Amino acid sequence: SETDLEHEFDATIAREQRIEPRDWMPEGYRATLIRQIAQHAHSEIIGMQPEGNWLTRAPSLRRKAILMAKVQDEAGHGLYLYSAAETLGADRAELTRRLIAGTQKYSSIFNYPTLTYADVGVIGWLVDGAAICNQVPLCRSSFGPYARAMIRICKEESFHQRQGYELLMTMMRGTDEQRAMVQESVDRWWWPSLMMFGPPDADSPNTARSMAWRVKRNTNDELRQRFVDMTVPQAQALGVTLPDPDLAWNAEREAYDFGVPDWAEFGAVLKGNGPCNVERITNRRTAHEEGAWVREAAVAFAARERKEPTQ
Ligand code: FAQ
Repeated sequence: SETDLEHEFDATIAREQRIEPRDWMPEGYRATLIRQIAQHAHSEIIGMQPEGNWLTRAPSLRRKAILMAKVQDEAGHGLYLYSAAETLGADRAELTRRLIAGTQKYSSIFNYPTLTYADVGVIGWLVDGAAICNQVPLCRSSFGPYARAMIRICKEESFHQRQGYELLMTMMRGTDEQRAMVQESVDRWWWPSLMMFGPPDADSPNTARSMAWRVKRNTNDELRQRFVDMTVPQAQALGVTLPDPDLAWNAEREAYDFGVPDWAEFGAVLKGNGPCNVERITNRRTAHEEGAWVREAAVAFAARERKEPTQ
C-alpha cells in the first residue's frame, strides 16, 4: 500500500541509503528534486555566458585554452544534470522551454556582467569556491543520480577554482594597475557570491523540507558561513580586501562575523531585474532557436536509422 511504500522510503533515507529513479518516492520529493536539479543545470548553461564573454579577448593562448576548457566543462555539467532530471521523469525540452519563458530559475550570480579580465579569475576563485562549498555536501544527497553527478562535478569545480586563484596570484604579482583591477573585481563579486547560497534560513521556504528528505545536507546560512571562513585566509594570502567593514574574527564562535548582503538586490535579480537578466535569456533563446535545425536533423537521422538498420 501507499503507507508501506512511504515507510520504506523514509527508512531508506534514515539509513543514509540512496533513493534510485525506479524506487517509489513522494510526489513532493520528486518535484523538489526536479526544481533544484533543473535550476542547477540551467545555472551551468547560463553560467557559460559571463566567462564566454572573454574567450575572444584572453590575454594569451594559454589563458584562452584554460578558459575554453572551463566553459566546456560547464556545458558538460549542465548536460549531466539535465540527464539526472530526466531520471525523475522530467522532459529536457520542457525544462529549456521553462528557462526561456522565465518560469524556472537559474543562479542569481550569472546576472552580473564581466567587465574586466580579472573577473575571470574572481569568478573562478569566489563563484566556483561558493559552488564547491554548496555542492560538496550534495555528494551525500539522498537521490542517487544527483549525488553521483555532484562527485564528478565537484572534482572539475576544484580545478576551476584553482585556475581562478592562480590567475589572480599572477595578476597580483604584476603591476599596480593589475592589482587595482583584481581589487575592483573582488569588490563587485563578493556580495553577489554570498547571495549564491540563497536567502537567510528564516526566509528560506524549502530548506526544512529538503533537509528532512536529505536532499540538502546543510542550511543556506551554514554554508554561507563556511564559505566566508574558508575565503578570508585566501583573500589575505592574495593581498586583497573583502569589501565588508563588519568582517571580523569572532573568537567565541571560532568563525568570522560578517555583514548582511543586500537582500533587496537579491530579490530584484530573482524577479528578472538584475543587470544582465534580459541579455542572458535573450542569448539562450537565440541559441535555442538557431539550433532548431540541428535537433530536427538529429530526429530525422534517428528515424531513418530505425527504418534502415545499419548492416
Ligand atoms: N539564485 O527556499 P530556498 C554553478 C531561490 S553554481 C536564484 O532557500 P532551496 C557552477 C530558490 O530556488 C550555481 N534563485 O531554496 C558554476 C527558491 O525559489 P523556487 C548553481 C535562488 O532550493 C560556476 C527561492 O529562492 N548551484 O552553476 C537562489 O532550498 C561558475 C527560495 O530559496 C546550484 O543550483 C540563487 N542564488 O535553496 C557555473 C546548487 N537562492 O525554486 C559556471 C544546488 C535561492 O522555490 C561558472 N542548489 N533561490 O522558485 C541548491 O543548493 C539550492 O537550490 C539553493 C537554494 C541553496 C541554491
